[in-house]
Amino acid sequence: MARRTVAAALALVAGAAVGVTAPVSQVQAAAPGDKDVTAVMFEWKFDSVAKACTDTLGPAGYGYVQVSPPQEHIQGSTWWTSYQPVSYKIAGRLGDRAAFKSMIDTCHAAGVKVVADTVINHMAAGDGVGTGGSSYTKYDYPGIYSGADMDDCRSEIGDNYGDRATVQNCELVGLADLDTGEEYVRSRIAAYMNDLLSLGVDGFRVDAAKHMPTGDLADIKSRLTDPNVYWKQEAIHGAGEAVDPSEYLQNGDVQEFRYARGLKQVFQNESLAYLKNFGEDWGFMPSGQSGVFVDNHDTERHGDTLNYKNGSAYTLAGVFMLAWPYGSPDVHSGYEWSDKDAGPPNGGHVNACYSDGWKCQHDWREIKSMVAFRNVARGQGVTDWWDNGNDAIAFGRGDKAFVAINHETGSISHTFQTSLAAGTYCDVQNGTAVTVDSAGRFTATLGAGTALALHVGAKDCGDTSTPPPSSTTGASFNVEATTAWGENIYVTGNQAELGNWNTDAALKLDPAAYPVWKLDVSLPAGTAFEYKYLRKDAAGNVTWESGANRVATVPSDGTVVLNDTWRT
Ligand code: LAG
Ligand code: CA
Repeated sequence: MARRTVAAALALVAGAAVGVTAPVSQVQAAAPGDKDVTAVMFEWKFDSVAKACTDTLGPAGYGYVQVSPPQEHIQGSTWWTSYQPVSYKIAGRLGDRAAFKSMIDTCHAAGVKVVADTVINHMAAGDGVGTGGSSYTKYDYPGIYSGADMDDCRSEIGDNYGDRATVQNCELVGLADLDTGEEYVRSRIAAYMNDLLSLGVDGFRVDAAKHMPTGDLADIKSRLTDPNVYWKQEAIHGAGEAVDPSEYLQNGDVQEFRYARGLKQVFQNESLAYLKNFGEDWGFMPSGQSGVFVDNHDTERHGDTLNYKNGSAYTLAGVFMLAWPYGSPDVHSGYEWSDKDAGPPNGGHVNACYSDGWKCQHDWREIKSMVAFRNVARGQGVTDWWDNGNDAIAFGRGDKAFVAINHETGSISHTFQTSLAAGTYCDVQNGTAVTVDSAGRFTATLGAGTALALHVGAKDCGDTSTPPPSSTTGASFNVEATTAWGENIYVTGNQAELGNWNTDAALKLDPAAYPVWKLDVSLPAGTAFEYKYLRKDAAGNVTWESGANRVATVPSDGTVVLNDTWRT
């Protein structure tokens, strides 16, 4: 009897081991490589992403950068025009094919792989001319798709998530639904993705995956030049729905929305002590195939997760996500909004982090420092869990790293037990030294809403502190201009940084000191440039100021200050 029990147990173990042997398409799931953190640069122009790769993402240890959809889309000032494809030309708001390719090359040189958000479930609604000059009407996109390539259901999905056929074959918010069951549609989508791969793209975020049958996605993926490419599917979990996100695990990674919702619940309504078994024990999908995040561009707007307006809870949730060994994390990097539809500042051009509304979450010290923590702790399980039964927690990652998080309303003092070797470490959250004794302990006080993080890659704060900013050069534009309601003042000129005389790429000035409109732009030292101001009304009509082009030269150090008056 005892022998039979042992044999049965062994058989179970053997069965489990066999179960681990994943199909080829799963082997490389979970952000392949040693660095599994992705910075999601929501609606950043490709040239701005390239700069971020070099300046921040590569040095910080991000493995991936994700860009917003690159394909041609409908025109308009809202961000969500990006999600209405008109053609698969790389000709959207964020940059052309050359800028996209150049961004990929620059990011690769910085050690950062590139994920493209791909919108393949549907095409645009309405009619008009796209950002790349292609005409379209709903169901007809000349040269690519016509009505025969669409699903037969031409009504809205609406709230009908209980019916699989409706979810997958009808229209998501009224967008023309592609029939991904068809040979031609599959081959056309694969051709688009192969084009992106040919430019060097390393992975895909598959938009609206739940609205396409998993078998259709498997078929499309099998047609790629790299059928094992990193593949992260957006499938939003909804209780009781007909389509379950886990159906998509056969193709690659799946975003685990319950993780982000769970963080919001814990931080706002429960206590951090509950996080002790956060992950599969909560019913989430397997860690090795789950994409996780604190927020994304949809959830930050719709309230189902935390967002930047939640202050320290948001920051600490990001610290926890990066320290905790479950899933592959996305760090959302967006911009401030009050109007949920508002498009990106400056059409997506980022003059500098923390200016013009760019939030740059990827660059926050508390977040950025945890990317290196995560890379160093890779492969180590959770050790030395501690909590105060409420909103203060701490845990280690073997002998590699240790983090403490205080979401209490007051400070906490505690002697923490770690598995770290004795010595001095840098608390990378605060840039101060912490000494671990020979028993692996240290005592610290954490202020309300703060964290403390140690890892073996940062023993000396001198090694990890951000270098002093290199002296910046550029131009400070100031123009006195009175405007009518709905009008804004812009500048453009003969430099890429100024939009190369393209009124769509012109930079909007800030009216905080109205009637003086201001903007600081970085330009290389010594640049002699031409520029001119223009105004746009609420409908986007452009009026140039009169007269000849203005000229100025950037000094070898510092900025040229331009105090101008609008020429009527
Ligand atoms: C997604 N994932 O499945 C994206 O993450 C999400 O941002 C996209 O919606 C959606 N699927 C379609 O790709 C976004 C906006 C929608 C917007 C849509 C298309 O959240 O509000 O719809 O992009 O641009 C807009 C209007 C709708 C209208 C629709 C069609 O808001 O009222 O029905 O366009 O004209
Ligand atoms: Ca569909």
